[in-house]
Amino acid sequence: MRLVLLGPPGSGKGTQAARLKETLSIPHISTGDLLRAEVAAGTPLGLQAKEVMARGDLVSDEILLGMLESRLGQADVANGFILDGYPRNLAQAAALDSLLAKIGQPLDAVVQLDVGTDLLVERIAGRAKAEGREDDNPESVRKRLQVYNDSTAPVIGYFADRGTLTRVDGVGSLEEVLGRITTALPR
Ligand code: B4P
Repeated sequence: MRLVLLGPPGSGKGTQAARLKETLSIPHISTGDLLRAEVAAGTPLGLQAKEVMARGDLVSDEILLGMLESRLGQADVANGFILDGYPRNLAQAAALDSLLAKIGQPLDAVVQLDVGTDLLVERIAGRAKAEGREDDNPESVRKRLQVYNDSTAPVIGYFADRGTLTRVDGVGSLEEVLGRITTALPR
């Protein structure tokens, strides 16, 4: 199963991907986590990404593609993967298609998690209290939602046109949403 999880910040992509990884026995690839690991390690890439992420903007397409190409070149993706946080704009969607065609691993499904803005803001505020992530402050969250609407939302149409998109209601308990995603996946 080669799966992309799409959705606005706070829609549950990372949360559900971590669970699906267990039920599907395939790796969870989060571009946000890959970037945060670079920041934590203080690499040149991490130093470049840190400021951009803290203000809620997108890190450059070039950096993301290099990181993703290297991650998808690892042996553990042979039986599939759950991609969370990528693509985030139309250029990334086209780059992903080309990369997957090159390695002979076309996508099986793209799941869009639908959640209204008020609930997104509420969930991220909850995480801000629990985890203190640098980009979970109100100003960055506003920016991330704007970036999502301007740059990421058009990606939904891109995958809908290709017939790979399924929309799932992301409102409910973690188990309810997980059940909906699992039911929506191709057999
Ligand atoms: P991400 O790490 O992808 O952050 P995110 O959009 O907030 O989603 P995340 O997956 O972490 O949160 P979730 O909804 O699961 O990106 C961070 C930054 O990295 C970006 O702003 C950007 O700068 C950079 N970046 C990443 N990918 C990039 C790319 N491709 N191109 C350029 N830049 C990129 O969870 C949020 C909260 O909701 C959690 O606390 C969770 O517990 C809660 N929650 C989830 N589901 C719930 C439910 N059903 N009920 C109650 N709470 C729930």
